[in-house]
Amino acid sequence: MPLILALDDPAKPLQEIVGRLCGVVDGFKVGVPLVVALGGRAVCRLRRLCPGALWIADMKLADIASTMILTASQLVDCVDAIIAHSIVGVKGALGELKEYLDRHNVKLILVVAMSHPGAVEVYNKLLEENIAVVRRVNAWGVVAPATMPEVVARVRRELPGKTILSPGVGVQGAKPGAALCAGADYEIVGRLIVEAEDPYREALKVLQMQREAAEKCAAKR
Ligand code: BMP
Repeated sequence: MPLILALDDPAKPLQEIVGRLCGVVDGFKVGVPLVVALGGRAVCRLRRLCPGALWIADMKLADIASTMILTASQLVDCVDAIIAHSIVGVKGALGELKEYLDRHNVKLILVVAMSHPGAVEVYNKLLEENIAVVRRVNAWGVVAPATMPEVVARVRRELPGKTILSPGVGVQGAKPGAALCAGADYEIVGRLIVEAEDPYREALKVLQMQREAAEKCAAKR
């Protein structure tokens, strides 16, 4: 079940969705709009509905260490991993954040490239540097775009031991399974499932498409 559900919209029936999809998806990624609207405690409450899943706070941290740590401190008791941007660098930023998260047994995930079209203007040009930051801080995982499978493949080659999570499947255009075939460990899907009339059935469809794609690309190898 290499599928992580992105929960961003606080107006959705979150408890119902988590309860229904617990055991169907591997994890849940809660985003900034949800945390701002509902608070860190709400994340803890959601997690209690599915404690076995991988819970990720996608706060997109990009700041000096002390500010990132203050944000992280409000969530470390409720999640397994926190996402930050690699571009802020190690010294005075991600290095100290990593030490803090290690002390709280929370994984660090770094964005190395993004999935939207404008990512090629600046962010994704820094892929090599971002990968170097991941190595230096020894992050547990990275976010790389399902919409650009060639980028995922490069990240897989250059960071063989890291967990790759790939957003951009569904509404942003990538097909389920494309990033897995390029070497990702998980695909992140949000609106395609969350906004579906029946999120449970939609998640099963995505999983089926992932399996079919994985079989096809395994046969080609
Ligand atoms: P959706 O499947 O609805 O497009 O959602 C994708 C999720 O992944 C959102 O939470 C978004 O913030 C996140 N994301 C992304 O889409 N592209 C990136 O490059 C990095 C992300 O974290």
